[in-house]
Amino acid sequence: TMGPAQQLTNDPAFSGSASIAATRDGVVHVAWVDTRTASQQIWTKRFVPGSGWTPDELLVFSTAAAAQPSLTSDYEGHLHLVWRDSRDGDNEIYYKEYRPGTGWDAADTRLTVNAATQSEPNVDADPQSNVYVVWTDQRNGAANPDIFYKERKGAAWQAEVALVSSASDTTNSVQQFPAIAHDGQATTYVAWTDHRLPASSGKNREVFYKVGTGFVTGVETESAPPLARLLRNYPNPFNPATKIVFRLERDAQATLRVFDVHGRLVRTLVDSYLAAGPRTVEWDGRDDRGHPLASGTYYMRLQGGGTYVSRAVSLLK
Ligand SMILES: [Ca+2]
Ligand SMILES: [Ca+2]
Ligand SMILES: [Ca+2]
Repeated sequence: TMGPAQQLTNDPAFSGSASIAATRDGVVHVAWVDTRTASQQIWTKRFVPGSGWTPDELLVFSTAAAAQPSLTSDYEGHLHLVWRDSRDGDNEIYYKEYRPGTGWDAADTRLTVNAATQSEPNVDADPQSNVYVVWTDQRNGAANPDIFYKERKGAAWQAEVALVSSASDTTNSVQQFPAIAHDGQATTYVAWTDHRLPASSGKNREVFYKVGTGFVTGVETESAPPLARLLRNYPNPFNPATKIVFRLERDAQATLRVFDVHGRLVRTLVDSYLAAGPRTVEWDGRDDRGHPLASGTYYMRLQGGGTYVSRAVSLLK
């Protein structure tokens, strides 16, 4: 069920074209277009559990106009925003990132450099904070827009790729409004509006779809060294409890779980966004339901940022 409608903005100018994304910690981000400072700019606010909505904040200041925001979140709690921006004289696609604890990038990243119009961007990201962007591109003619794609592999933006252009759209018709999704297994999915079929056939605008493989996944970002360099416990063997010590090299969404020798998850000790640094967690030798576990070997596994470390631990009764 859905709750009642809540008003998020309240100024006399246009406020709209919102995009929304949420992270695993319950934080909700909204980005929208607002003309309260005259030209179209992108504003943002976020809902933080326990403290409510933050004030409206100017997120993108373009010297011309910024519009068509598309926002997504990833497993690490990062936000990825793309939009259409005319600050460079014609429309281009721009990008910026939000990192928990750091906030939004101070600088905007220009993704396209082309004299024609690039517009209608849509963004997706995978658990390693790789980023996938599609947009409508008029470089082959204003009456013949196509769908283009670009990815950020780790920290590096790759060359753009034409997903639909004259090679596959031999009628040189209109493709627009692309949307992209990614399954975390190097496969991307793109859907868009396509005018290639003749109206005379009773079909004009139809939805087309494309599956791409070989796109990035599993690439660690430059800011992502191995998450944990240390995982040990004492005493070991133990009864009835043991202290597990580890150290995170950076802020990250992390899980610390205990598995039995058959690989069954028996206890989740940590599943949250943690600050970098050392940490000690006590395990009382019980499962998630509070039942004492039998003597034997168990495996603790610390996971986050696309990496993990494991160590065996012995419960002796
Ligand atoms: Ca308004
Ligand atoms: Ca352009
Ligand atoms: Ca086209």
